[in-house]
Amino acid sequence: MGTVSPPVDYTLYLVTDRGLAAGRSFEDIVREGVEGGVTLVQLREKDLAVRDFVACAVALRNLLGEYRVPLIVNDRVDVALACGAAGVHLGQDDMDCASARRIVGRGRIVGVSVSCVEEAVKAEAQGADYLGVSPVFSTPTKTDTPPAVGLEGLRAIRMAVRLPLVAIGGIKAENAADVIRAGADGLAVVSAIMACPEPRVAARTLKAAIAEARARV
Ligand code: TZP
Ligand code: MG
Repeated sequence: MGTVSPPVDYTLYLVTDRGLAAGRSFEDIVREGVEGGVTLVQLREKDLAVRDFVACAVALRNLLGEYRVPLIVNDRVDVALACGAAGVHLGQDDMDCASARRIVGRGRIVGVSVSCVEEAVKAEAQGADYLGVSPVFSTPTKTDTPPAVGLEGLRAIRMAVRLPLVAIGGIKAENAADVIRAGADGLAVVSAIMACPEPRVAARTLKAAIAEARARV
């Protein structure tokens, strides 16, 4: 009998950026985030040569394995497979979702960044497992983005597709509830955890805001 993967919990999705670690250990930040309630981690390190990206992914997969938290690799299907990650996250300029699915099969997660209804519908048709709605708010962490979709844009995508939606871009504890109420299944953050001096507290606070918003929906 094959193994049945547990359903993926998209609630609080940490996207890494070593550049925000400010002299601290990047692994420690991720560990503290997970201990504070992060449910999924994406390794997103654009400046690493592929050899170092693989090494970093293997180290992170081992760390996250202790907590049974899945690792998603940004951009690179080959790196995701090489390090035994749970999945890959693709932008609109990366490998298309259908091709990635042919490579990774059904046993791994394929996530796709979308900024409009048309991209969302297409990614769903191509077999994505979840969509990253990006960016919901403009953010200094990533400026080469399409215009922010805002809560209205997120609502429109929510109405158009059934896939889990993870909102990203400018998300903090203060706006977390609004984003959940607009239809996000989970929130993805970079700076709210990576740049916070207390990543465990940051994760706990975000998790509490999400739980409260869900209870009121
Ligand atoms: N994709 C769209 S916005 C973004 C990414 C990777 C960065 C989000 O960073 P932050 O610090 O959570 O606003
Ligand atoms: Mg990409």
